[in-house]
Amino acid sequence: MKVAVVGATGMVGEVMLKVLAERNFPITELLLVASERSVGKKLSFKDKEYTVIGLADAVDARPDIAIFSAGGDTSLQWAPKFAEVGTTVVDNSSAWRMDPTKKLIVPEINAHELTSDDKIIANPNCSTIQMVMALAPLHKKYKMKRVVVSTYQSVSGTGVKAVQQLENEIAGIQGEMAYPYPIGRNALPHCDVFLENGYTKEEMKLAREPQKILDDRSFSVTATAVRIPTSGGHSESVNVAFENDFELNEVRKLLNDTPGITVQDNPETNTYPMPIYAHDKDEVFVGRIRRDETQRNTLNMWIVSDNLRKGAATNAVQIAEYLVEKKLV
Ligand code: A2P
Ligand code: 11C
Repeated sequence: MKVAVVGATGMVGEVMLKVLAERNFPITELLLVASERSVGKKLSFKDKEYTVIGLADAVDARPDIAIFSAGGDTSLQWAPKFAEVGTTVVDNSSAWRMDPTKKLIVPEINAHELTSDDKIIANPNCSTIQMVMALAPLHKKYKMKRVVVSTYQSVSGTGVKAVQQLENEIAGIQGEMAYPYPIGRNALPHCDVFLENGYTKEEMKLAREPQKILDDRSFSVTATAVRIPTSGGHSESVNVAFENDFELNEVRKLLNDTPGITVQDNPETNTYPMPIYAHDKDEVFVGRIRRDETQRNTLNMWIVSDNLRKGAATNAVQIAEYLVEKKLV
């Protein structure tokens, strides 16, 4: 496969290259693409050095697959140009996710929807992916009615400037601010921009994307997204009301038997998922599984995953793997 990584110099791009190498993705030619600022810069992949190229040159090279993580504007402008020359784009931005003509894919859940006609495929938001991974098998069995989620999101979700802000604050250095307030020793109930309805864009991604991925509008999700001073992964407190009743042990087994999920749940040994240990791992970790005692058929759980891996790079590479395996590219 001739593969282009668009946004190769960025935070997700770096993890993308790591994941492609680790999983031995079948690459015959690799194009590392970034903005004009980075053209000519050298990056390494599997001990070989590559020179960063610009988007126009990458389109001219007609790659089989282009994995994008270069922001929504770049995707809106350039993904169609790649699609026109026959490239299949897997896009990690929010640009195409809710476009009814594009599919929103978490491979474990809905990769089977993909066909060779899908030339721009959307990767969901990181906090959506980890939540929907845990909800999908439970929804199938017990039918969800309503989900209430509060997130505790890592600064790595905002990007390199935010990671730097936190490091500067810890080191006591005055530097550039990615957030309107300090993030160290703080919690900001503010991820992405505010919308007219008073929710943030991140909260509305959590509300809308699961319905599209599960192809079901019969349940609803309400969210509060909070940025906290962690960098290993996102955490989520999820309360889910089902139509049907469940046994807690069956819930644990269902989750543990789902590929990509690891249950870490034992109060006696203080076993529960934490971002510091989820960091650099591909799984979605679920713990604190317990019955909501205030309401019928309702479950509480705590879901943690590395937002740059399963939340972004790994999910995108898994989509690309599926396309290759099913000969859709
Ligand atoms: P560059 O490093 O040249 O700015 P992050 O999310 O970590 O900020 O990374 C964003 C990625 O997207 C980087 O690789 C960045 O390249 C790339 N990028 C940003 N804007 C553009 C653009 N207009 N065209 C191509 N790549 C872009
Ligand atoms: C965050 N979820 O942690 C964001 C980052 O729509 O792909 C990814 C934004 C997106 O702030």
